[in-house]
Amino acid sequence: MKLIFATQNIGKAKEVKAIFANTSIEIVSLYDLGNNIDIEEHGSTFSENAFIKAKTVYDIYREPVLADDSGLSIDQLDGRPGVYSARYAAENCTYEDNNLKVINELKELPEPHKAKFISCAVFYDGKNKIETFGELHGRMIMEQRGKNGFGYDPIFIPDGYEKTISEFEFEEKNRISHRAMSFNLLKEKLFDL
Ligand code: ITT
Repeated sequence: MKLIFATQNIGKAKEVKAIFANTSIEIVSLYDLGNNIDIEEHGSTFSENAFIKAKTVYDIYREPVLADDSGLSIDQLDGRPGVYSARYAAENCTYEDNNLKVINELKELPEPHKAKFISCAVFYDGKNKIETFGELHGRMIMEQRGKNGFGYDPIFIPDGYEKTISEFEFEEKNRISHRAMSFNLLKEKLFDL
């Protein structure tokens, strides 16, 4: 079975393709399809936004779709950046702009700066909708470390580790991440359909 992954984020696509590798499911991203549609995420929750992405892309292709809406929730910032994680510093900002904004907001506050990544994964085929969640708990640090991953990975240390996710190998992140959790759960449910 082919599933279209409704994302423009190459990092997410690589992670989810690895989760479905060696299964009968082939993941095709919007990038693979040459589609650079900009979907307006006007929902107020990860769940709403994930379904907006899935439904928008389903309506174009009429084929089964996967979507992910994810982000970072920082305790001392009352859950921000949350659903605004991709565009926290400004519309069309870089990952580094967002990281520097978070560092700036947290640097005067006492440690530890507890936070969690959240992923909502959705499958939609026009009839069935399946939704799963994953979380990764940890803390923010006040400098960017490492080269791997994307987004807030250089300033996030998962609980039980002393290195940022950007210092993890790809396979290591894909064993413990919020997205690994949500999509592994989704994968199990898909095979029950
Ligand atoms: P699509 O909507 O096209 O899937 P996006 O990057 O805009 O791509 P989201 O709207 O779900 O995705 O925003 C997620 C943002 O949250 C992402 O841009 C990062 O800033 C952050 N984020 C999510 N997962 C992350 C991860 O595994 N590591 C680091 N940052 C992450």
